[in-house]
Amino acid sequence: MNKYLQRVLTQTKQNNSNETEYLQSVEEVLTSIEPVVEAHKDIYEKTALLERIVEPERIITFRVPWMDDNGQVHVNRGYRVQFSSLIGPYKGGLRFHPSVNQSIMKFLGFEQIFKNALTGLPIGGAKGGSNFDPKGKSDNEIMRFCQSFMTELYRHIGQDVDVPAGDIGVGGREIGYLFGQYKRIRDAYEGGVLTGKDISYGGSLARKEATGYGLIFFMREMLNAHNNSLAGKTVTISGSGNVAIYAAEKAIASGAKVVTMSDSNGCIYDPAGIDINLVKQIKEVERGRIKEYLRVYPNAQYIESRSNEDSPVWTIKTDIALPCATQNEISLDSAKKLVQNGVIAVGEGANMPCTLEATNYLLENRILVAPGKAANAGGVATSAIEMSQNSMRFYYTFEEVEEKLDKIMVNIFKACKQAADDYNHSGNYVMGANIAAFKKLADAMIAQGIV
Ligand code: NDP
Ligand code: 2IT
Repeated sequence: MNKYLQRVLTQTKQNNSNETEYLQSVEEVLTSIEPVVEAHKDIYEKTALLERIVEPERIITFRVPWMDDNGQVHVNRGYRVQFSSLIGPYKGGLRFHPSVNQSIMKFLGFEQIFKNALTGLPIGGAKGGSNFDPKGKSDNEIMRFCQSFMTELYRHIGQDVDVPAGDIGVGGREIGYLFGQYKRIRDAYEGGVLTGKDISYGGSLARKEATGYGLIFFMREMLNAHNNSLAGKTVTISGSGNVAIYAAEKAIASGAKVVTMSDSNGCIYDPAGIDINLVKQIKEVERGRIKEYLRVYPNAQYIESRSNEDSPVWTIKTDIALPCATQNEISLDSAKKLVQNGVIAVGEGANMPCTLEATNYLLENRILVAPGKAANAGGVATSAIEMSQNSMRFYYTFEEVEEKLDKIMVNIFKACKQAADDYNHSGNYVMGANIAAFKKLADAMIAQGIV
């Protein structure tokens, strides 16, 4: 490996030795951009370009006290990692999940810089959230938590400074409570400070659908480039949240058959094809568990997940696998099962759902891999379209936003393909995405001097 790259990787490992997810995302990017670094090693090394790109501009952590419905007070930890403002205001989601820690926030923020660069839109990279567990909480508890979280976060964000949005555990309801509190504290309507807002107070049509739809648009382009298509394909999906639901909806509309969806307790397998409207009812309206699918389709199978074991989703035979739940949900073992069962493509709806070993195994076996940075960028791209509508004080129709999203995903695929072809790794879109994004960021870093 290039000596400079090797040194930065070793130093990053030493300086962040307990941050496994963060190191995983850095290792994936750094190892795949080697030919670009090799070609520019003198200027990059002299300006410490790689050292700067792996160091967040700012990490904010704060106390979030809140009272439950019984009057008991709890304390959680809030985070905002403002990773890079190189090409636009810090931009990225908020995750509320008990597993949240600094390593997870940093890996998500690091991925976001590259993802946002690929969209071609002016957005920097950030991530935030809390180790708060929204499961089993009442609406009032969620509201009090969001208000307390924003009472600290507000001083660090703004429509030209940092624009949070949703992620795991943060959807339209949470964005509404966060926005209300922000507006109250600032005493001004600053529509573009958060994205994923409801349509009633400044949200964009098609933002809710955008990540899942975008994933399928990217998959369509990738399959098309290899003389294949979604029509008639069997698709397995993990997760049953925002990304999974709209990926399933668009996959079905594209003529594929979706046979699995899951949550952290287990997976449903319906060989006849999943009824996505029922999943929406269970998840979006009732906020229930995926198992409840069986109350309407008793012949579907429910396979429980055991904690610390791979998801049962990846044991089921499929043409296309779409991990849409969380990081590292496809291990090397699961990747081997997918390959054994004849998978042709894996599309990452989630951020970093494949371990490094799993990704490498899939690529070695000539499976098409649509990397999350590129394939799930439709969500944040549509967030940027929401911001631009807020600035214009004018709204597009659903069809207009969907068309813009589709074009963005086509362009992202083209950029990934071009970079992979240029560096003699045709078909390796993981490398293509990392190189295309990195080149843009490196040019901007050099142009802006040492900051
Ligand atoms: P949601 O909270 O809407 O849904 C998450 C889904 O994944 C739920 O079904 C959840 O099950 C499951 N899940 C979460 N954590 C785990 C876990 N540790 N083990 C097993 N299942 C799990 O989140 P989103 O759909 O928004 O996010 C899903 C993924 O997509 C994340 O990786 C996120 O970072 C990524 N992403 C999201 C974007 C967006 O616009 N929302 C944009 C780009 C990427 P349960 O209910 O049991 O927890
Ligand atoms: O991971 C992601 O890209 C998101 N959760 C969406 C971020 C955003 O700002 O819309």
